Amino acid sequence: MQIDITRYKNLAVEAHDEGVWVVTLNRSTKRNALDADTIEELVDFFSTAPRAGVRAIVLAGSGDHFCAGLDLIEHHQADRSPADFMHICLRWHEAFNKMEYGGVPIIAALQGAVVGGGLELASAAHIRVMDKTTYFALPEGQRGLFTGGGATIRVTDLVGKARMIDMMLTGRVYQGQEAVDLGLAQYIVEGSSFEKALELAHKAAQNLPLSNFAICSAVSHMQNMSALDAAYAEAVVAGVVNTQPEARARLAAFADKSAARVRANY
Ligand code: 1HE
Repeated sequence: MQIDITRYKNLAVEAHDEGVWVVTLNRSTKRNALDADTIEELVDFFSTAPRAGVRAIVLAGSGDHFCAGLDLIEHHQADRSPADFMHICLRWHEAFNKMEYGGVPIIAALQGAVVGGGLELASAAHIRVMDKTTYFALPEGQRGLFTGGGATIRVTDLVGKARMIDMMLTGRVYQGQEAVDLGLAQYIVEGSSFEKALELAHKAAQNLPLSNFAICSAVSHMQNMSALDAAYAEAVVAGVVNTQPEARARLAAFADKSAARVRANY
């Protein structure tokens, strides 16, 4: 299966080396707001990537802001019915579930606003890297809206129910080290979040694809299971992954002491 980059209009899709791809929201004049076409392009890319040999993905936003969330102008002008908007939300879920459960590591490179649906998008990535300009908010309450792209699940997972409700009720904004401490991002950098995300993507791309597949799908699936079923599923996944022939050389290198050891960073 091949990725046809010419089919994307609102995304810029680019192959780098070592199987790393960069996907950039490409509507900076609209602060990368998510209109229906952009969501369809995300569904398409993230459905194709796992079967196209993609080993890791950097998800970025063009311009000063990662993503301003739902395209409020399109939503306003479309004057959607409840059923219309339910179907829109289901397409958001299709895209974001393909990301979270697709088995390919996705590293989000964040800057500026990561708000509303932009935070829902970022929280479907496996790793989030923020820079000093990045801020997180859920302005839905102020706009007369509610989250529809998975925030009730994923943002709650990241920061907990009470903080998520506070963000929605009061428009509270999180930024800086506090955002990392709460779990909204795993990294904060002085310079470019894109460069750090690219570095992490290349690091993840060195892992065997089957290991990454398990890490970037099984963990999420198991969260949805009872502890008993999750333990069973973990054993089954480990049965497959931990006996893969491709891992033998890595295990042999550990045994003959040629493989790098795990060391503390001091
Ligand atoms: C937009 C959008 C948008 C900007 N939909 N067009 N999200 C929000 O409530 C966030 C709304 N946006 C903002 O608060 C600000 O635009 C930003 C903080 C992101 C950026 O501020 P700034 O001063 O750089 O830009 P701006 O002047 O406000 O906007 C520049 C342009 O982007 C302008 O268009 P123009 O044609 O007049 O130049 C804006 O209209 C456009 N723009 N944000 C559409 N969101 C599945 S349910 C999810 C529910 C939600 O996501 S609710 C949260 C929505």
